[in-house]
Amino acid sequence: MFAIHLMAFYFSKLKEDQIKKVDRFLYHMRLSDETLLDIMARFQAEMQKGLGKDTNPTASVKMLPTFVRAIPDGSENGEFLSLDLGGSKFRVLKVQVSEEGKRNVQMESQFYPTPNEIIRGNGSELFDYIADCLADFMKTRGLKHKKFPLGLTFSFPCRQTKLEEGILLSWTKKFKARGVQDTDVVSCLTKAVKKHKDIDVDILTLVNDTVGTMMTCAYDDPYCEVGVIIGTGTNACYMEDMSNIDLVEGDEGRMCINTEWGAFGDDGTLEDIRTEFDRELDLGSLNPGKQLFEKMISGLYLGELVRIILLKMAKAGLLFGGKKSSALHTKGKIETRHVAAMEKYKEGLANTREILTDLGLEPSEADCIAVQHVCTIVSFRSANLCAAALAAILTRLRENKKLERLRTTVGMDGTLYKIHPQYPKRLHKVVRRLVPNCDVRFLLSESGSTKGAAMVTAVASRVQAQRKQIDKVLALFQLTREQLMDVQGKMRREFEYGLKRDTHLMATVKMLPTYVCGMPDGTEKGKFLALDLGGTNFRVLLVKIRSGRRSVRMYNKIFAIPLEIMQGTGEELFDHIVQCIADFLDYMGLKGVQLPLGFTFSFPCRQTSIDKTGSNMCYMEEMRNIELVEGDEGKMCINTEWGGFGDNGCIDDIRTQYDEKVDEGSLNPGKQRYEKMTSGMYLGEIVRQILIDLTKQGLLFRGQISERLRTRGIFETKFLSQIESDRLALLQVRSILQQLGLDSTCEDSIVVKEVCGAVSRRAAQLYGAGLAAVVEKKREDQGLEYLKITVGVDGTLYKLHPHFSRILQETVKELAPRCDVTLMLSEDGSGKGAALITAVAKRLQQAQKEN
Ligand code: 0WK
Ligand code: BGC
Repeated sequence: MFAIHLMAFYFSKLKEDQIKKVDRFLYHMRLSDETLLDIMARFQAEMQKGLGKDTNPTASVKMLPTFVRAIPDGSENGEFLSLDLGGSKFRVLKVQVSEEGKRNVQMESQFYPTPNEIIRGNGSELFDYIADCLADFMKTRGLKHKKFPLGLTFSFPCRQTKLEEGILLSWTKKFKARGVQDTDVVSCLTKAVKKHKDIDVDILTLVNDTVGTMMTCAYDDPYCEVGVIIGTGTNACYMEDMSNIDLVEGDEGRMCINTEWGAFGDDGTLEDIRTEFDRELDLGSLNPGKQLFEKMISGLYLGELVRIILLKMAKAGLLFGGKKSSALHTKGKIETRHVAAMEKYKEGLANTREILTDLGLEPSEADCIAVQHVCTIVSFRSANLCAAALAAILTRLRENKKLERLRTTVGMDGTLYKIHPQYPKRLHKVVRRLVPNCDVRFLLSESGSTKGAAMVTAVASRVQAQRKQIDKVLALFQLTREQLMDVQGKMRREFEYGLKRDTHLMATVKMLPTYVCGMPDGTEKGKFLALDLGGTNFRVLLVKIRSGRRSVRMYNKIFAIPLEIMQGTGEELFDHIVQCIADFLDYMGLKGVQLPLGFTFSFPCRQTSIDKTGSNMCYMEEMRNIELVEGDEGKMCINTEWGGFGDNGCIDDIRTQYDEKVDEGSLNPGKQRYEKMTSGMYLGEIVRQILIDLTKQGLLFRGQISERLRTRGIFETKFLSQIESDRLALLQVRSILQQLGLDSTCEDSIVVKEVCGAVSRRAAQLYGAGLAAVVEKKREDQGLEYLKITVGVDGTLYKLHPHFSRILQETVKELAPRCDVTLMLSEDGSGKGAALITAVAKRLQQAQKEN
């Protein structure tokens, strides 16, 4: 028993000495938490640099946009082919995603060798080889002559402008095929595949293996938003906010960024961390000066680092009694699988002896202990460096989400991470120590990145298919110049019909004479009562007009009109109005005072004299053109009531099924068709109808129609103005949708914004076509080459919508280029107008009495 204790003491002492010896020799490779936090901060700075448009060109960490915007949502399905090139093995796979809605993925695959003469030969031969392997795979599985969407996992840094393209920035790891750098590898592959007349594949996506890994894991865990490879090479990707990605248009939603962290330090930022061993390894590598971070971490280099260290220690007489072997001098003789074997808990030491012996060395027990510790320090540093960079990414995710605590999942893959006995534990431990405010789940990707690549392809083809369907719906609202000119022409024709006695009754645009024949000339004066009914609110106003100085002072009170009054009897409505007037006069201390009153009554009225009004567009018409009223002198204001335009079906060619739905559900089906395509009361309802239809098609809100969305009028037009505001980030769009009981994704919100834009744009364009018709008429009526005219505008939609007035102005300019139209917003609403008209009428009556 004493002998055993003596042996144990002797061994632990020996071990201690060897460990100390190695710790001294490799002092610079042991990184304290303070150093790791510093590296983490440096990496955060590099990420920011990579994301910046101006700084990206000089950034070493390229932060490449991948155009992967969505993680799988379970609705993906179909059959896909997938190629996985760049890791330690080249694989061709067929992936079947989700049969009958069941969330499962069937995969069958075949590995193909990647001989050096291929991966370091001529680029086109490399792609010919890949295409040959693909053809072989399809032949052996009877897949020829069947069209397949294909996803390419290409594990090298590629700059992408879309999913189905990737410009190779540089080869890494063992690859160095000529003539491929700075070319689009998807075109290279497409060209090679085309040589095989009997295979038909559509390369829909190119993804980096980190992206494939993240997507593979996200299919099982929706919290997964980071993908890390620690294999032959090393790299990471994560979901970044579009608003932080300068290199890609748009601020909405998120996109996956392939960091290419392997190149961290290529600009010298890690020179204080790198050791002489790292520099020697780099000089002997395929790409000196490149991928310096990767060369301190990944599987292709870890074994070589250990070899270089052992050789230096042997040369320094610290190992093997100073003896060296030719194998120890030979690059690549020690591989990462050897390092992993030497670090195994139980059989590690025995493995170490066996491996060193295979290298032609005669290691002592002490040597084996020392070599094992060398492996530990090298692989520990690798895990630490990965942890520091990963912690930087996790911190960025937490800050992007403005969270105190982040819960997330990191998808992992790569041989080093999978085969090294201690690696995962060490990495997880250090990550959690560096970012204590993150709950991180590490999820190993069981089926490699290709399942993920198939997911991206499935998402791409789903998004592509959905996009096509959504574009089909949005296209219904995109009016061509020809269509707008046609509306303008038809509106003009309806104007003429309405003005002419013979055709007036059949005209849909009633062109109602208003008996307003004069415009204010500044001599008007006095106190006037004005009522403004029919817009959003009912207002009673006292308007004081002082002559000569064109000054008008107004006092007004807004009264709500309860729905039951709005839709009750006429008598109840007018009793309510009179009550409001009485309240107002009482409030103004004018009870019993006799005052002239002007009434803005925003509904279609046939008038025989000036004291009954309504309009949505009026203009001063030449009396000679108004056959319904005696006299040819002067002008009279015509209330077009163009809201009824199209009630005869003349614009049914541009009315959509959604317009019909809105009309069917309205208080006056078949009536006011133009108004129902253009005005604030209906735009929100059109949007609601479209959203319901898109949701029924499974294109929105995962096909779930909320009770609230089924409620007529729930999607108010004010939401359009809010949602379309450029200042509103997507998150705010989502909160509006939340209020409507709609649980939306980023993509959903982008589509909702597009739908709102399409509906409001069409409305503004249709208004523009109508306005162009009337200003062109006035120009021609006045026989003018050019007409300069001001149009008074009012209304909540025009005032509040962020783009309506601009699109309206642009449309009028395009359709009536010889009219210089100024749109002037009426600051005081039409109440003031009613008082001014009353003042003008009183002035003209006075003038008539005096004549
Ligand atoms: C398996 C993935 C593949 C990736 C590889 C990385 O399917 O896309 O490139 O992991 O690990 P390696 O094979 O380089 O160790
Ligand atoms: C490549 C990355 C790849 C990583 C892991 C690196 O050398 O640059 O694109 O993701 O290896 O395979």
